[in-house]
Amino acid sequence: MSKLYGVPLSPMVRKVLLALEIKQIDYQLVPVTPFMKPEGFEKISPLKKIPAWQDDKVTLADSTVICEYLEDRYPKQALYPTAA
Ligand SMILES: N[C@@H](CCC(=O)N[C@@H](CS)C(=O)NCC(=O)O)C(=O)O
Repeated sequence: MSKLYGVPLSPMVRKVLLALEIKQIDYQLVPVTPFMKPEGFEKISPLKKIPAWQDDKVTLADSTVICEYLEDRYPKQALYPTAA
C-alpha cells in the first residue's frame, strides 16, 4: 500500500491529503512529525521534511512534487485546470 509520511498538523501534508481525497487514492498515513523522525528517514526524505510519499514506483519528498506526480499518475479528478 502507498504510504504518506507526515501528520495533518503540517499544511504541506494537508495539501497532499486533500489531493489524495479528491482523487480517491488509497494510502497509509505513517505518522512522522518534524520533531520525531524515525531512524533512516533521510532515505525517504533526504532533507528529513514532511510530507514524503512512497508507492510501488517512486519515493518522493516535497508536497508540490508529490501532487504533480499524483496528477500525472491518476489524471481522473484533475487537480489543475487544463487551460488558463
Ligand atoms: N517544500 C516542502 C516544505 C516541507 C516542510 O517545510 N515541511 C516542514 C513541516 S510543515 C518540515 O518537515 N519541517 C521539519 C524540518 O525542516 O526539519 C514541501 O512543500 O513539502
